Amino acid sequence: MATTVDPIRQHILWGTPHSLYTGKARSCLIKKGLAFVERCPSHPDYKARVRPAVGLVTFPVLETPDGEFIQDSTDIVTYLDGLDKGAPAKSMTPATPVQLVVARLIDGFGLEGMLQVAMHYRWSYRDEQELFLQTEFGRGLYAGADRETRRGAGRRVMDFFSSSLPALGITPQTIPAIEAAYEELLEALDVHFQSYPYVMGWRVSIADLGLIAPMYAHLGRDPYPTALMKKRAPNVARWVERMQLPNTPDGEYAAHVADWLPDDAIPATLEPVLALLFKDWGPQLATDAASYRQWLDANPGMEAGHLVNMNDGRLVHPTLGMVSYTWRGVQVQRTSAMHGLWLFQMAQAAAQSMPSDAVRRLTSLLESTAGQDLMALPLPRPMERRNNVLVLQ
Ligand SMILES: N[C@@H](CCC(=O)N[C@@H](CS)C(=O)NCC(=O)O)C(=O)O
Repeated sequence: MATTVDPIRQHILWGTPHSLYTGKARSCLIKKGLAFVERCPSHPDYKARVRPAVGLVTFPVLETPDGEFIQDSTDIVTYLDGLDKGAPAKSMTPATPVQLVVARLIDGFGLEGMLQVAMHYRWSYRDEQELFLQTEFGRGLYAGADRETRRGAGRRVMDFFSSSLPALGITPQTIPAIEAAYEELLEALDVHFQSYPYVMGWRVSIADLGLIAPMYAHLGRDPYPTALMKKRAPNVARWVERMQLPNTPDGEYAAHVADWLPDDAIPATLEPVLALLFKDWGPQLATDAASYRQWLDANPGMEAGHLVNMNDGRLVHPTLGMVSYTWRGVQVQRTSAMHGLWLFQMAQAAAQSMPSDAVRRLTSLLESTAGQDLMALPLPRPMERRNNVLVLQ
């Protein structure tokens, strides 16, 4: 196949159906009603144009009509929101202070705090979904017509991903806690989606986009966890479908104005979800923040732009090494996850720059969801993304 530049100037989403982070970018494009084509990395242009431009083998990558390449699902959403600057009704990012903090927290929790549960249900139940996974991993790698070749291509990379479970703290000791936490989350979300079509109420936001990342590709599409979601939490399964639809067929809900709640309010049904977020993501973030602080202390004088990573490698998921903490009564050992800390930092920055009436409302929300300690977590030095990787500010 010859290398081609798309003749139609529209967005190209480079990614795969089974990729967690691609799900965030895809739902954003769909919900914004933008025309786009989706291409798998098996396309020759990926190697010829996308990989060199990004400097990493990863996806999603959004190729813009202007020929720009954006990696990182969060940066993609920021870019797409920027296109709607003159049309705030289309923005995915709430402008009011408390809603912004809550949406950013849930965005980060979905993307990084739920990576462990997503990977657990994909790989710990591999035997029950082997053929599906072979085909899906193969779909991203082989574009031809031979079914066996596609499955073989998938098989060749699957062991690499399944072997990452211990690094994510997924072990026989932690699995019961991972499953219990997920079932509680499903229950809380199922109650919420009984009343509202989206996380923040009647309108889609970055909170939905972060959550859909694990809840589409892994938990709402792989056979084993999908069956669990449908049996336990059908309203959540319906929300997963809704996030793949451009229009909002919300006929099952009472008449409503398609917006976030007035007066910067948070749906009461979201409070139990937030309480689980603080309980289940908090210990990991606190430990990652400590590891970040130690690294900064051990390497004084690092300049702005220095890679946030153990060594000089440019990584999609940079880490500062192994960390250990207690969570739900079990000891978790895993690699620290700096990307999650960057996402949390954005939520915290929003919380630290709000007017005093909003501070009062946020404080009361944090009191009822046990989130005060986490929101007060000291973060020593801001990080930012430059040239598709995480660096010191
Ligand atoms: N922070 C990135 C993460 C991208 C990412 O990890 N993508 C996965 C595919 S879903 C990947 O590249 N995995 C390969 C790897 O980590 O080496 C984002 O939000 O886009």
